[in-house]
Amino acid sequence: MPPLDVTITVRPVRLADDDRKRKGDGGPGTAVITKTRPQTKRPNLYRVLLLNDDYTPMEFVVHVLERFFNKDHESAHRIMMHVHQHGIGECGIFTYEVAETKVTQVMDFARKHQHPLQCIMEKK
Ligand code: TYC
Repeated sequence: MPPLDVTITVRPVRLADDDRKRKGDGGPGTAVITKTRPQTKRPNLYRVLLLNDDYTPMEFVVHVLERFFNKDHESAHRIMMHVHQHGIGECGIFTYEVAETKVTQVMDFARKHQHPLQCIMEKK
């Protein structure tokens, strides 16, 4: 967003010699105040999702949710069952770099244990 230029008229006051000589202002009795808006830009957010498959053990998925998404055991079990029953489910919402890191961590961990678990991210 561009800076907001506001021109206000001020009551003329007696100017010092230096002020009188200064060029480029709005002439006598004027001043320009540049007001910048507060920076309220929100970061792009990404949903990290787990996909269901027929082979990854339920307890492994629960462990992934506890380990990489800081879920308590009950929440992790609920999310795992949601994915098991619906085919896909949300693990969390993060900025791009954090989401990318989570996906890599889960995919590396699943591969290391030879499970076909898939983890993806999508822009919100
Ligand atoms: N469907 C798997 C099973 O029956 C469990 C599972 C749940 C796998 C969630 C992946 O993201 C997943 N063992």
